[in-house]
Amino acid sequence: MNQMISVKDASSYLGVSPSTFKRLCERYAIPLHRTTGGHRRIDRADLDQAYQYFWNGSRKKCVSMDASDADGARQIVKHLLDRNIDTILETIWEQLETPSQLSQVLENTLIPALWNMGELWRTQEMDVYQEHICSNTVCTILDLLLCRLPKVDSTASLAIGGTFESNLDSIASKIACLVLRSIGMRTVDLGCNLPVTSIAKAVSDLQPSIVWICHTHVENPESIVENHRLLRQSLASSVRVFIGGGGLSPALRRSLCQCTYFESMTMMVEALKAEPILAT
Ligand code: B12
Repeated sequence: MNQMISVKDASSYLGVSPSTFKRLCERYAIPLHRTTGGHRRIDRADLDQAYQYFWNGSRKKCVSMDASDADGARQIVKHLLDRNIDTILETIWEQLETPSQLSQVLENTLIPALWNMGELWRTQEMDVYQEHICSNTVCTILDLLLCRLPKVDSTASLAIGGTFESNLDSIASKIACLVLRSIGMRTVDLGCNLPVTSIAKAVSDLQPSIVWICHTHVENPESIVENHRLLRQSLASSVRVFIGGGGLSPALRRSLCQCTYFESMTMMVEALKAEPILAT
């Protein structure tokens, strides 16, 4: 039998008030059922779907940003559009006391700007070509930051990663690469749109201890499950698979085995700092 969830629990799961929840269900045609006593209930599968609709990527993050952060994000988007690379680069660099704080600084600067871009694109306030200019500028900034980081020890643990086939987002993987490098790991970004067989070949050639996979865009959840199964099958049990990305619904996350999901890059960094994997 399907698991039915009350409006109170469902809205707190999504992080909105019950009245907003009902409004959003109406807007997105998410079915609410009534118990014999007249109380509204949502099917667990529909709740996962609702999570995807409402909060995937930018929406939740934009809504939950406070006004000054939202202003900051808009300002950065403007700089991205104008290709003011140096201004953004220096803004980020100035906030860094040590390289290992990079994930937090990105989460206060470039990442909210990406959410803001996503929202502007969704509401058609930003044209596709403008989104492409911004994305390319983001990629340039991430590449320049990588060059600025101190060299890592040649004996440090290696992490490699990218995105599966049909995910064309190169940004998330560049961020993962940069952030892991900032805490002293050797890193290789394999880029986006990779056949799983190619990731397996890279693992066999390069022998990393960590493989990261980013799921910003999810077109077909079944293929994600299958690709993760194939990837895991090809890896030694000692190799760890780290995943994240706004495209992963809770249901999809639950169906991916033997990998560790992180809500943010900083959470991955904190987890790694707390254990000795950083040494070979
Ligand atoms: C840039 C961008 C693109 C660019 C990418 C360019 C490039 N050079 O890479 C391009 C043009 C390819 C693109 C295309 C599309 N896009 Co787009 N895109 C974006 C945008 C603005 C930024 C994406 C991004 O890189 N975000 C940054 C990542 C890093 O954010 P994130 O996934 O939330 O990840 C965070 C955490 O989850 C975590 N994390 C992520 N991965 C990992 C991995 C590990 C290991 C760890 C520890 C943590 C972690 O860290 C991140 C930072 O906090 C987003 C808006 C947004 N919300 O971000 C839309 C967005 C993702 N796109 C969207 C859409 C709809 C599309 C298209 C389908 C549009 C279309 N109709 O063609 C296509 C799909 C293409 C494809 N098949 O991949 C939607 C997705 C909605 C949904 N429900 O899935 C979004 C959310 C915009 C929106 N508001 O609607 N896109």
